[in-house]
Amino acid sequence: RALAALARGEPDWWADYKPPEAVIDKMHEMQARRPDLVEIFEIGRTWQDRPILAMRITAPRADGSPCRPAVLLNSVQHAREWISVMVNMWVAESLVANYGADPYYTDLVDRVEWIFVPVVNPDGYAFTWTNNRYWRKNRRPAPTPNGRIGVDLNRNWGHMWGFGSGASTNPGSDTYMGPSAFSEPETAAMRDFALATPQLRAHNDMHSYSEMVLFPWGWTGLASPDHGTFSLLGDEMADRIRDYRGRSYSVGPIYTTIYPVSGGSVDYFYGDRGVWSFSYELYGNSFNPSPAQIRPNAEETLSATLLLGEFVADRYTFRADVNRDCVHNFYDVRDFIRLYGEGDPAADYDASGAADFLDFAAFIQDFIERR
Ligand code: 0X9
Ligand code: ZN
Repeated sequence: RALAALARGEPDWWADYKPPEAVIDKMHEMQARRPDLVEIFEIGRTWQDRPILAMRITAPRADGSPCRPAVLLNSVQHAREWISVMVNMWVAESLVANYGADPYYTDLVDRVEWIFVPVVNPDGYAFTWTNNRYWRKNRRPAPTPNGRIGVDLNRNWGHMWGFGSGASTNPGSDTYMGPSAFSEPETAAMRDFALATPQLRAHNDMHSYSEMVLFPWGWTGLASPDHGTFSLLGDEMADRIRDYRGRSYSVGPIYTTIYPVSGGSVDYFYGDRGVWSFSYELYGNSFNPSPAQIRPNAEETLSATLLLGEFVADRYTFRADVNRDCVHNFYDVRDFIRLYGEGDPAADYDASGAADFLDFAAFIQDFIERR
């Protein structure tokens, strides 16, 4: 259904892989097409001073209206996994192209704040286009010890960083964890964005290749406290992928489904930020699948990815966030009691037309459930 452009006879952007400039151009094209829905912003800069760009897709929100739960979709932490960029951009395009035309997509854009970081590793991604198609890490310059270049960004996040066998201390390794957690500007930018986005509730970090839907933990084989919910969601994602054209994805925690990974993004988003964090290993037989595999990958994963939006839209509201800072905390209670004491109509919590005891009871109940 993201094919409106094709129907209009425009060239198919997903027919082949796209170099860094073309990805940025496409983001700007989306923003120009729907400036009411799309906003591009910079979350940080790389070692080589390239911007790390994010794109927010959500319907206009009236001043004072509740915060929306946010979903973060990022791709190409690993520079050579080009197909992840294309798959991620397809999700963005599907939201932009179908907004206002299809009630399912319209609802998702009205109720959820979607954040895309299509290229988390711009230096590495550029390097794969100019120098080495199979480069994986970022481009942290020498001198690292032994003059080796690059850190594996998916070993540099701060949850149980460097633990056990899930990452390498050797700067020459493709899984080098870096000198400290968040030593790299790319992971630090993503962390800072997460910290500045308290409404963030779900995340997917797209990789290739292995046909997997993965969730926490990567650092240990023990089940996470939310293993049951992760399994239900992960199974539903795999079912949706299978329903499209029969492709079978395996589902499970990173550690037991692929291998031990410490300092990975999924463990950070879940373990430190309390976010429902998933990761794909997309379909393909190599890090360089033929361009003919872009569209199948993008199409078959779309509705699985959108499940995260359906889930957070239903589960998280910010109704009891009285001061609209996207967190439920003590200040909301204080502000509500003040409004209530003043007889302010804003304290008519059950919208009955009168600010009375039932409003106070409903607010407290809601607040306790939402915090
Ligand atoms: O080693 C990794 O970081 C991932 N495999 S990859 O081939 N994409 O490099 C495995 C880590 C867990 N998988 C994901 N987070 N997708
Ligand atoms: Zn990867």
